[in-house]
Amino acid sequence: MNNKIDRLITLIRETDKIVIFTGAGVSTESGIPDFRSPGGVWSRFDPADFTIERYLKSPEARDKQWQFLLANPELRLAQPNPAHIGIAKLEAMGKVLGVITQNIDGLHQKAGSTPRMVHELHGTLERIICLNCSAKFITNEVLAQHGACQHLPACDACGGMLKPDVVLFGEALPPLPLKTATQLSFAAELLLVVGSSLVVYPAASIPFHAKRNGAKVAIINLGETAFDDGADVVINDYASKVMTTIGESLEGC
Ligand code: CNA
Repeated sequence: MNNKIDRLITLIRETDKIVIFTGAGVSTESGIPDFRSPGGVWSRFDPADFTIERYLKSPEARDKQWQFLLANPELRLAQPNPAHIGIAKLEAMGKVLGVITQNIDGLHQKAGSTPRMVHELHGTLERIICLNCSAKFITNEVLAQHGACQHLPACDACGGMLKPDVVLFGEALPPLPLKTATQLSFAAELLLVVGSSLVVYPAASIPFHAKRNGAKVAIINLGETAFDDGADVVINDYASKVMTTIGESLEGC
């Protein structure tokens, strides 16, 4: 394992064009379960309740999502762990072109990554939007105001339908983050994947783009990923532990 971490540290030292690609696994050590591991989100909730079609058609489905927000404060109150902090430190060292994330928890920004450097492919739970007038609200403020109610409130500005600013099943990914993520994957000299099984498309195509354009690909993930065979380095260990070792090694130079 140490040989693999040493190899990754060498790759990091060799370039200032690192693109980081993160998934739910970077946040499990902050107390937010991932989707597919045992005890993950899909062992407790039905994915069918999280489709855009159901959301638009069914007041019950909307209320379920509202109650999901109320019942899972760990999603909003979680704090960054050493993996997020290590990623922010790599940016502070001038090594990072951007952070592409599938996560909706806002923890990269809380850890110190510059907000404009973080590209959220699946939106963010930090915001609630109005589907009618496009007004944006801070989730915690909406919850503070309406959290006693079991029903999804209406937009304060126009009375329209509110929705957490996250991509539901059946919804297109937001075009700008997707375009930027694709551009970054072509610009990277090193793509560092942290905590993703790499099975969700189109986000999972990012390692393919990067590799095809000559980048090295390194993966830090507890379990197998769909790109292990194509990667230059695969480290099957805890993201916080590996990122801490990397940070200490780089700070020591
Ligand atoms: P996933 O498919 O659940 O994969 C997560 C991967 O992380 C798994 O392969 C685990 O082995 C690995 N893992 C878990 N804990 C650690 C750890 N401490 N260190 C290293 N690796 C670990 O999740 P993906 O992100 O690949 O799938 C994409 C989905 C998950 C996107 O739609 C996300 O929006 C969604 N998601 C996000 C969050 C969040 O925002 N924190 C939480 C749950 C799901």
